[in-house]
Amino acid sequence: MDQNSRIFVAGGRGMVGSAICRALAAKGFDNVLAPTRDELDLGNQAAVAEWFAQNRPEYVFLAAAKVGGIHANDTYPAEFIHDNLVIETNVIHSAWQNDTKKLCFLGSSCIYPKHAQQPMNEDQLLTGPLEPTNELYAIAKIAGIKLCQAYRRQYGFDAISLMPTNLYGPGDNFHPENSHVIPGLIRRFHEAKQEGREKVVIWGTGTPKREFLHVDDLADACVYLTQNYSDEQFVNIGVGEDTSILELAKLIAKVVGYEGKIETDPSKPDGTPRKLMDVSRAHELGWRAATGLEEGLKETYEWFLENQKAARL
Ligand code: GFB
Repeated sequence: MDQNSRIFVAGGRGMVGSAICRALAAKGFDNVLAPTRDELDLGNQAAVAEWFAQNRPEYVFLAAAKVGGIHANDTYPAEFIHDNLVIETNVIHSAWQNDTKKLCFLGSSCIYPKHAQQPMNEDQLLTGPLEPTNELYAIAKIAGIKLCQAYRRQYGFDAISLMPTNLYGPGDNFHPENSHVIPGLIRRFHEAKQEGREKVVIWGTGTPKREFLHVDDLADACVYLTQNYSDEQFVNIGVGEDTSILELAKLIAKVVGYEGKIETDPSKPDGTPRKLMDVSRAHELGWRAATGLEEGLKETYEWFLENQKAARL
């Protein structure tokens, strides 16, 4: 990939895609295409085929996906499997057909079995049943990995797959129900502080553990591995450390400056008990996350405050 390469960031207006665009701009890549959804509907096979034939991107970052937190995954399973399968098949197939030199596909840590051995290394894919709350999203993402592997094996198409752990950062979706835990709690604690509420209720038991990666670290991994890695084996991208949801809630309360009580609501789903990535393969390849959780949360809260009206609330 050189500075003038024609690069397509699919999902370039979303949290992950816009972070990839920022990372590419910072490294001097200035021929980046990031059409909006109105300009290119990735769910429309004919439109995607035509767009690729016209623009012929040399490199593709496939960061477009239907995403959401535990509640959204559990409530809209048909959309999570359908939309993701359609986007993946349209983009990967068109990229191969139009001689894209390399494609970087992004999956998710939820591809691993619910009771995977911790930390989860890449060999644990398809070794047990998935977590039911995000099974359909996980199956779509596993299909994306398999598409990349199949096109590489049959056609020699240079498609790599990266599996990020739970992400957060600027550009996230702060919807009260459909978001992931970090933006959901930033918003809830912020509103509780503003309204002087005595307690904040978090979903589930507070005991599940999650690993959180700043989206700019993921973007850095995408650019680095697209330049330095070529293999059908997908790679975990994470920080290699996790925290309980209750500890996370306390940290968010501190960052937001909320001093009231925190209560749990065990009637809400916990999801997977733990999903800690084994990131040794990424480290061996020369990539490592740089942002600490508290530092990343502070930055995300500042972004939320600055973009409250424009953010997808
Ligand atoms: O971030 P989250 O929705 O994703 O939830 P998952 C993580 C944990 O935080 C769960 C708890 O145990 C939730 O019960 N939690 C507590 C909350 N309070 C809240 C809240 O206000 N909002 C949310 N959202 N959670 C997702 C998958 O699973 O992980 C996706 O559904 C994707 O498919 C993503 O893979 C990375 O980690 O449980």
